[in-house]
Amino acid sequence: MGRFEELKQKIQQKTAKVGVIGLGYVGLPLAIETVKSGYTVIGVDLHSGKVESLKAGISYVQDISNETLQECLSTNRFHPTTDYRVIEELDAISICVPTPLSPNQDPDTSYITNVVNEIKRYMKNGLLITLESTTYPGTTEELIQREFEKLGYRAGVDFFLCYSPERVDPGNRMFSTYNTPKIIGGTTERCMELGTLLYGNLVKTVVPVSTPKVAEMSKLLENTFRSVNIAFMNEMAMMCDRMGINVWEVIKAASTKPFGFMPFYPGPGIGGHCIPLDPMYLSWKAKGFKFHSQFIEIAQSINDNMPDYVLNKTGQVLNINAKAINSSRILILGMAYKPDIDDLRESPGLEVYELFKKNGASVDYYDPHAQSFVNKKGEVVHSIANDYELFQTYDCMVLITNHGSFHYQELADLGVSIIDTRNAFDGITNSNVYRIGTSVAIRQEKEIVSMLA
Ligand code: SAJ
Repeated sequence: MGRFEELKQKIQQKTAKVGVIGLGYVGLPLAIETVKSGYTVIGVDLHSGKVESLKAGISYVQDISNETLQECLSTNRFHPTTDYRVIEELDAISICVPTPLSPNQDPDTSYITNVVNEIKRYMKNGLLITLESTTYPGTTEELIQREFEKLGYRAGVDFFLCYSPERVDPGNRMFSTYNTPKIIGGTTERCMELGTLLYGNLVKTVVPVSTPKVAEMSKLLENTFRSVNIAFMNEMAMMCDRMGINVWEVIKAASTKPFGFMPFYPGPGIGGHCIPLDPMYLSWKAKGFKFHSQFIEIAQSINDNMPDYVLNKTGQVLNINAKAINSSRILILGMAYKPDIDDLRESPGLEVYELFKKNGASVDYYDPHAQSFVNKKGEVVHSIANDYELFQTYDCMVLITNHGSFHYQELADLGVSIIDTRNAFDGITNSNVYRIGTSVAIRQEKEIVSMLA
């Protein structure tokens, strides 16, 4: 029996041993689904603290409860480890490691390369290898297929190779790893057959595509689509501000169109581990083909400019009370990159914080989820307490993250000037609340006119 038939039988009979490399917000949920579907799973992570926590039944991933983890451990089919030597006993591996950007905004695929080197070192039998990390089209072929073919392994014969982009949305209560359709592209027909066979046992819907490149590109399209549309809304916000039109009302009205429109919303910029990074992977690769994506570059520029716009808006609002950013006390409400999570990665609030500091303000923040961060000076900055009396001592408050736990009417009633970057105070008419994407100057004129009337 050839390796293909052997692997196919093991996957069908669920006797295959599956490895998941990288046990973060993508890898751990995937490992859990794989255990739940009946396979024995060996989870490999470099971070011994994570491995020890998992062994102790303590989950560090918000979408995986301790109970779910403990149920998987009790099956005796989930084995977290830091030891790559386990690869010797595996039949399949899913690679779920980070793909960050380097300091000069180029793709950093070192995590993938390190894993590939470990697999080359310990692989005994031909494995089914599936890369899940978000990356540029061509990665699976260039960083994995070619590396194994240099050792004499033939894709589709001696080993099997697929790409299947992760679509994990941390905190999303409606869509999980199991019920989010999973795109998968195989290097050869046989690779695809084994990949769809395995993933078809793990998730509800598998979406086969013709090649790994199509699968790689589809993920980048999904997230670049978001970045470009968010950037467009950010530009509309600055345009409406200049024209004295309320962008939030405009978007709300446009959203009544039952077809042909999809709302996105302005904000203080974009954060997270996907949207700010993924388009840069695509534009970097496209440049190698002498193709310069104008949309991606412009979107990145507009989104990156939003913290400056928030600084300018805050200056306008402080100016109403004859104050300047310099020497003002500013409180940032919400620092996480999106509501109701504690993730600070690439959060635009961090940039807004630094800009206020650079312009001479005294800045604090309150976030019920994100307890602290390290600022550019290397200082640990802690969230202040949720203390309304303390909030009232600030010259203004800037709402960066519209957490569900904030009491917006109570905050508005404190009487402190508020710059709302998310329309979180929607429907609240307190005159001390100002929104990005609307004009301060024109409103001020109206207030002066009404005062004089
Ligand atoms: N943002 C806006 N305006 C919007 C939407 C988002 O300013 O209209 C900002 C958010 O505040 C955040 C950033 O953009 O700072 C990214 O937000 P996001 O909603 O895209 O959330 P992410 O970064 O967690 O994106 C993930 C992605 N999931 C994967 O890559 C697997 C993305 O594809 C999902 O569409 C997104 O979650 C989601 O829908 O929640």
